[in-house]
Amino acid sequence: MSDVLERISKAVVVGDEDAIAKLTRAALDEGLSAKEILDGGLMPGMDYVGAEFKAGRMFVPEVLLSARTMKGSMAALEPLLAAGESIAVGKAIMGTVEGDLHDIGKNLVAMMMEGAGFQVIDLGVDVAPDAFVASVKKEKPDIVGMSALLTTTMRNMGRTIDALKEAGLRDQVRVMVGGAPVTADFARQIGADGTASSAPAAVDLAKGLLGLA
Ligand code: B1M
Repeated sequence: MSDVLERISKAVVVGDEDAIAKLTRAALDEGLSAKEILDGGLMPGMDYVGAEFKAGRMFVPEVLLSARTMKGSMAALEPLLAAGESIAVGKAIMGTVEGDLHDIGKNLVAMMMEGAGFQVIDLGVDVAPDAFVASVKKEKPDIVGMSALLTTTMRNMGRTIDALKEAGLRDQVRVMVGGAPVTADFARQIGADGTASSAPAAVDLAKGLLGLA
């Protein structure tokens, strides 16, 4: 790994938001492409963070800081990518279901998926079934991700899947669900394609659903 890519990786791991913009600029000045910076610096950094989080050696605030650091670099890379390079491994829309305002876990999943190369459109919290449907029509994602933290709102995941079916869109997307009360049995019952209990596991699931794992 080139020195600057290694430093970018380390900046992501330690969440050095001050250093990341300068390092990204330096890498571009060295002639590295946006994709090389993403694949060789940012993603290895986020992969490491994901593995440490999975192993219980890193915690939510640190992971959020790493993800924000990565976003700091992406802000410089995205205009270049838009100009020609396409790097997304898949497109996902993600939201916390209707009636539910919990978004810490959903944000973590979205950020880690971005770290793994997915384009993620975050619909926010309290997202009604119709809003998921409208976004699927507009964005044509590969994956719809839903999060719920309340036993009273998790049924809205099923309502959203029903709305996708009614709109004739269910077969065009993979649906993944998650959040503390969600079990594999529940995911099966409502007709989701899978569930994951953590953000790194959600990344693995998303890759698996698209045949990338
Ligand atoms: Co709320 N809350 N809360 N709360 N809250 C819980 C969930 C609760 C268990 C607390 C308790 O009573 N012990 C309880 C739910 C009980 C139940 O339903 N059986 C509860 C309640 C009752 C409520 C209110 C009703 C309280 C009230 O007002 N009376 C209210 C509801 C508001 C609403 O949503 N309409 C409420 C409000 C809030 C706050 C606003 C104060 C705040 C949310 C702030 C925010 O999110 N911006 C809050 C919080 C922080 C919690 C706790 C303390 C923490 C949740 C959290 O962020 N966990 C929670 C108790 C607890 O869990 N200890 C609690 C950390 C997060 C990283 O984990 O979200 O599970 P998690 O995400 C994980 C995985 O689940 C998975 O990956 C993530 C990362 O590893 N995952 C996915 C998540 N989404 C995924 C999607 C995927 C795949 C994996 O695919 C798409």
